[in-house]
Amino acid sequence: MTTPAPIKRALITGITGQDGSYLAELLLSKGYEVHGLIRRSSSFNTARIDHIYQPAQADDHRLFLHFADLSDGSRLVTLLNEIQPHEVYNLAAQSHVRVSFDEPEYTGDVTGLGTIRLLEAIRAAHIDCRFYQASSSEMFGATPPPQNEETPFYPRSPYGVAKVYSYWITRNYREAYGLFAVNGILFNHESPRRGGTFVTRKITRAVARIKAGLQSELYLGNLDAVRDWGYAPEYVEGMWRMLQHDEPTDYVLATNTAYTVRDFLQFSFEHAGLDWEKYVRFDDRYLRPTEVDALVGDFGRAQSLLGWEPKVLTPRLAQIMVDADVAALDVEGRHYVDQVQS
Ligand code: NAP
Ligand code: G4F
Repeated sequence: MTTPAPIKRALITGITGQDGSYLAELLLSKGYEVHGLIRRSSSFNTARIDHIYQPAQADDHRLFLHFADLSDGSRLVTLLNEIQPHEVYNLAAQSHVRVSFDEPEYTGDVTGLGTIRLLEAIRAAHIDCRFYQASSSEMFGATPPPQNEETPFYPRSPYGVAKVYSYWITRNYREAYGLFAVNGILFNHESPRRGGTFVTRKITRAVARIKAGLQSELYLGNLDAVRDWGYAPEYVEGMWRMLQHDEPTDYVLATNTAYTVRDFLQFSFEHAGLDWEKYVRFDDRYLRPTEVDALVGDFGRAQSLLGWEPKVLTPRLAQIMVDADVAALDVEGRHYVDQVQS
C-alpha cells in the first residue's frame, strides 16, 4: 500500500488583495492547505475571499486566516512556528504608487522592511520552506523598455524604492543562507478584482456607471503612460510555477505589449458603445511627482524555464473588466430594488 503524499501548506501574505485571492483559489484547487495573513480592520476586508472561506466544521475546510501584520515581526515568528508552511508567498504591501508619495515612510516600512521581517521570521522559526517575493516592474522605473531580468533598476517612487530593497534582500537571503527564495518581477496585471483606485479598474467601473446613467465624468491624470497590462489569474499561476522549479531564480512575467492609458480608455469605452472623449476630464491630483513613462516586459525566461506565457492581452482584458463591472452593477441594482420593495 502506498502512503498518500503529505498535504502541502502555503502561507499567503496579502491574501485579501487581488493576487492573494486568486492565488488562494489556485492553491486550494491543487489540494494545498492555505493559510492567509489578514490585517485587523474596522470593517470587513475579506470580500475577495469570502466565497472560498468555509465554516471551520466543514469537511473541506482547508483555508485558515490569521490576524497579523508585516509591521509586527514577533507575530510573524509565532505564526510561522504555528503553521510550518512549505511555501510562503509574500504578496502583502502598500501597493499604490501615488499613495507612496503621500506615505513614504509607511510604504518603506511595510513594502520594504516587511519583507525582511518575514525572511527573518522564517530563519528564527527554522522553517524549511520556499519563498516568493512580489517584486515589481516599477523597480525599472526610468530605464527604457523592453525590460527583462538583467535590466538595471531606476525606481521613480517610494514604492519602487521599497520594492528594490525587498528584491535585493530576497536575493541576499538566497545567496547567504541557501533559502529557496525567488523574485517574481511582475508587470501590471489586472482583473475584475483589481482595487478601484488603480487606473484600469477606475476606468472600467466608470464605464459601467456611465452606461447606467450613474456618473457623467471621469477624472484622470497622465493618459500618455505606457503599461504592459496582463490578466491576474495567469500571473498567480506563474508565481506557483516559480516555486515548483528545481532552481531558485528571478523571473519577469509580462505580455510584452505596450498600450497607453488612452488606449485602455478606448478599449473600455468602445466595448460599451461609448466615446471616451465625451466623459474624461483631467485632474492634476492624479499626477505623480515623478512618473514611470513606459513599462514593457520581456517574459522569455519564464517562457523557456517555466513554460509560462500570457493568453489574455490588454484589449481583451479591458472587455473582461467592463463586462464584470456592468454585471456587478446589475446585481447591485437588483439587490437595491429588492430591498426597496421588501
Ligand atoms: P493589493 O490588491 O493592493 O493587495 C495588497 C495586500 O496587502 C492586501 O491584502 C492588503 O491587506 C495587504 N497589506 C497591506 N499592508 C499590509 C500590512 N501592513 N500587513 C499585512 N498585509 C498588508 O495588491 P495586488 O495587486 O494583489 O498585488 C500583490 C503584490 O504584488 C503587492 O505586493 C504588489 O505591490 C505586487 N505587485 C502587484 C502588481 C500588479 O500589477 N497588481 C505588479 C507587480 C507587483 P488589506 O486588504 O487589509 O488592505
Ligand atoms: O494603475 P496605476 O496606479 O498603476 P502603476 O502605478 O503602474 O502601479 C501598479 O503596477 C505596478 C507594476 O508596474 C505595481 F507594482 C503596483 O503595485 C501597481 O499595481 O497607474 C498606471 C498609470 C500611471 O502612469 C498613472 O500615472 O496610469 C496613470 N494614471 C492616469 N490617471 C492614473 C490615473 N493612475 C491612477 N491610479 N489613477 C488615475 O486617475
